Amino acid sequence: MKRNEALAIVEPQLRTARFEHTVRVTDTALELGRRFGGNLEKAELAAIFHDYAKYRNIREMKRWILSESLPKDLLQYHHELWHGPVGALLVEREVGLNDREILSAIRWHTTGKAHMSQLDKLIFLADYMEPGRSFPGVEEVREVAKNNLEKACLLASRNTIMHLMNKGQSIYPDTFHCYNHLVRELSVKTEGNHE
Ligand code: DGI
Ligand code: FE
Ligand code: FE
Repeated sequence: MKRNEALAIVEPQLRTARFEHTVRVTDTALELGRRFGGNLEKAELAAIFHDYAKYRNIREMKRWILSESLPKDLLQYHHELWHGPVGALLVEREVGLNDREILSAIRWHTTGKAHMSQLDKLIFLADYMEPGRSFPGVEEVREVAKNNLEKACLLASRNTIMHLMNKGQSIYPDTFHCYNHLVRELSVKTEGNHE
């Protein structure tokens, strides 16, 4: 599927600002993919479709979680977390895109997870640091993302967890698994760090 064809499918699913975010995530994912390696065609499609289900209503998303083989524990957490897994399902069903790697990157783009693939990481980070984002700490993440993909993902994950904790929100287990795994991945690479 070509970029313009994919964008034309996703545009009516989103509001204007969200569509513009999607285009920026796509360009950021391509930039990161060129810098760190990865399949650029897949990165482009995963980014274009990453927020496909963002505006599905909560009741519909709940029904998909209950009726399909999606983790039921999602229902105990904020509905903001549902559009990733439900999006991956609907992109497969409605758009007919069935590439496992692309669907994984869409599914995990909000929480991250342990053992993210290169494509998962590109989309997770691009969504966090696209130029329209202005979270506290995002500048540092953009700086680190000039030369270290894993470290930038770790900082993004840490910032999200700290932000949620400061707001007193619950945190989905995969969000922690993502953080923990990246800490280990990075400490293995840093000689002498046996944390
Ligand atoms: O869909 P976007 O707005 O582009 O970005 P996103 O899919 O990363 O969703 C961001 C929101 O999800 C943001 O407000 C942080 C929140 N989030 C990420 N991980 C968790 C979480 N919210 C809760 N409650 N728990 C999490 O583990
Ligand atoms: Fe999202
Ligand atoms: Fe997004």
